[in-house]
Amino acid sequence: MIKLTQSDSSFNEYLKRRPLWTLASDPDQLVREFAFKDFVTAFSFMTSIALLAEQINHHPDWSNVYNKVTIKLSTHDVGGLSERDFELAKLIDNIYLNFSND
Ligand code: H2B
Repeated sequence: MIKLTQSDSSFNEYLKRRPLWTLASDPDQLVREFAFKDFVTAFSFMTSIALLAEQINHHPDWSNVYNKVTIKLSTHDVGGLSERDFELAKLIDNIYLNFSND
């Protein structure tokens, strides 16, 4: 797995394609907050992601408070971001479409 940093053009391309994720540092992480109508919907969203994460063997760091889920993505093996985080972010964005009220 290759660590991507802000000096890589691919890093900035990937970031542009995930406009709802913010970049946190130490280590670099992609962060996004999600809101739902209630706890069960939030937990169902997490369950869908959990099954997918297990399949692709790349797992989110996350927390849940009632109807809110905060997800932080990084690649532990490289101590920052890799292509795999951007791939998982995309999958999560797509799953969210099935759960949000927007
Ligand atoms: N998930 C994430 N987010 N980062 C990793 O580096 C990672 C993972 N590594 N899931 C996988 C599992 C690793 O522990 C196994 C051994 O491949």
